[in-house]
Amino acid sequence: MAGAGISTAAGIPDFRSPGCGLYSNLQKYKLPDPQAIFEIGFFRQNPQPFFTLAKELYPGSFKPTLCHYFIRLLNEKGLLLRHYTQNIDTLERVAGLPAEKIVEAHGTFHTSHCLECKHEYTVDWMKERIFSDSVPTCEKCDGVVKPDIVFFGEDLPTRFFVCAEKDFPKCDLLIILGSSLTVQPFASLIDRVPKVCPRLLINRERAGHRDWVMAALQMGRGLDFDSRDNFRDVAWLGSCDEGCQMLADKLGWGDELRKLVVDEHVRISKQQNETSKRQTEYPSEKKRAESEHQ
Ligand code: CNA
Repeated sequence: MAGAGISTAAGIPDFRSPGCGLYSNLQKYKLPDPQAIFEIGFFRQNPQPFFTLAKELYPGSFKPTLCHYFIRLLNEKGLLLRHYTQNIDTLERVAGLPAEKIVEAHGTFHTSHCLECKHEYTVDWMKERIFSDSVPTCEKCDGVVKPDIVFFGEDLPTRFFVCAEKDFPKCDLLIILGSSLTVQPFASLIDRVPKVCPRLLINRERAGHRDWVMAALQMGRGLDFDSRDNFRDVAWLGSCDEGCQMLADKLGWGDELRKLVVDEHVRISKQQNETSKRQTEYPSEKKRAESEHQ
């Protein structure tokens, strides 16, 4: 299970880290409260702040972190049952994790839909609108088009519920990376693994822990790091990249992981350079590629 903390090292701020998290830096949008920028009711009335922010944080301008490549290695070693992410930055896909191994619990920028007639638009179509500083409107009905990320007040994708039901009972090690475990129903997934399944939290701060009264009464849900009866919950506090590198070292894949990160970052940089060069030299090629996508 992963949250925004796996992508902060790529330069994408999380929500809740004091000072540098998004919620601390939204004053310029003059919102009724910081969370409003991701609330569907507010978005329907005033979509501009979301699109301004989307431009700043647009996926595609960032490279996956070491932690993303660690998850890819888990899969390549045949150890990954599924990767559940709250992130909408698509960095798991960019890192090369196959789509069937990912559950994007809070949706993705990969596709977009008109809020009124539900017409679908591609990622390139949306990118063009976001970067031209316009609120994307539907070519069929003029409704506002929204990326398929889940706002507060919207349902999670069906795939989340279907996969969680069959995956979590089968889990024999749950790794939780870079999440404050505050957003439901995602946060409650930690309670759906078997009662003896070890749960490892790699995060800058403790998260998801049961309050001590409940723990003393052996009641309630959540992670239980401190009680004498704890035999399975571990909090490793520090950066996700450092924690994953340490795990990879212990598994004997440390050098493989380091090399994978270097090679992939070189490949992505080259690809980004080539794309921007082509689009400067042949702007019509960009237009043609987009119209083929429609
Ligand atoms: P959050 O509530 O902002 O919590 C992030 C957690 O990660 C905090 O506990 C931080 O201490 C911790 N953290 C931050 N950086 C690191 C690091 N480098 N190493 C280790 N720990 C770190 O974010 P959650 O994901 O828990 O909350 C769920 C929200 C955030 C979802 O709805 C997401 O869509 C949303 N979000 C996603 C992105 C993204 O796609 N990258 C960015 C910002 C917010």
